[in-house]
Amino acid sequence: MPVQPVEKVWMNGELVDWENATVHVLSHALHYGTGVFEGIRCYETSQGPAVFRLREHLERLERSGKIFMMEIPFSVDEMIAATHELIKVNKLKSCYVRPIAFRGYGEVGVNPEANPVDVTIAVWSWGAYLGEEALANGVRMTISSWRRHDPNIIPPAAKVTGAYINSVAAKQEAVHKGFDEAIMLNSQGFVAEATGENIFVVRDGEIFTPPLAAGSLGGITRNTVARIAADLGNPVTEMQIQRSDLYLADEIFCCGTAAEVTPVREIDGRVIGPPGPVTQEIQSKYFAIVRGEDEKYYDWLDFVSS
Ligand code: PPE
Repeated sequence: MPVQPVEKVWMNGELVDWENATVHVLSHALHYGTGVFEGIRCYETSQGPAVFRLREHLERLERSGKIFMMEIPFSVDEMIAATHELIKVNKLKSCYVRPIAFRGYGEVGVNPEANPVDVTIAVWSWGAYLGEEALANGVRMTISSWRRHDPNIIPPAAKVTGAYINSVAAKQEAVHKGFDEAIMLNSQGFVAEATGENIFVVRDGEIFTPPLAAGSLGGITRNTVARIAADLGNPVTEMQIQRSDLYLADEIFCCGTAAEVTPVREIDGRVIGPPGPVTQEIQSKYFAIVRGEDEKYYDWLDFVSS
């Protein structure tokens, strides 16, 4: 999805012009994947722009860094303030927010410890990740021939740039085969997640999702969906999911900050069907919450005051 340039990017505590938000070609992260990042959305509400679960995302950023001994030189509160400032200065009503902390320019070689940790935050307007049509009618997915990396290869709890080459391989394979997105199995053959989304399966009205131990990222949207489902009286059960569970599901949906709540209508030629009632109910609640239309969940909204 194309990025629409805005005026300013936050880099290591300063606001710089969009075109000057560049890094050196010898930045460690470019060569070795030593960056941790987040994807966050800010939605337009009747009380102005509100960032959804901003603190939780930035806390996960810190945790991702911790796994790789990368101490982020800005506190969560400083990064919250920077995000607010950036949204205001770029005059955005809604946007995607991409903070990244990465090993920058210094030495070359696998050990990153002599390299600085640079932190940047960029914002831009971003529409539906898998398309508007996908939100309404669902996507077609395939099961990837690429397995998800397991916890002893790259910990799934870390949202680390280097790990995404695994997602890239699966996404490219899916798109070349004519699908919208790929579901990845772990090395035991259980469902882990999609290339940038967590997966939920509905069968006989019950909602299931793989446990984090299956190799999925602890998605913040996954957690939001679990809370919505519980509040609707239909709590999510964590369960190891096999590929046949996907083929036999009544409904499947995926979720993530970028993808929001997107129905899945087909998997490898097996028709799952148009978005079902459970998916639709969760999706519409999700959109109401992020747009500030449900006061019960105001705690999750981080209003950007003008
Ligand atoms: N799994 C993966 C692999 C993943 O990348 C994401 C987010 C999720 C699950 C859902 O996590 P959460 O956003 O906390 O609910 N993927 C982000 C990046 C997508 C991209 O293309 O870049 C996102 O959704 O912003």
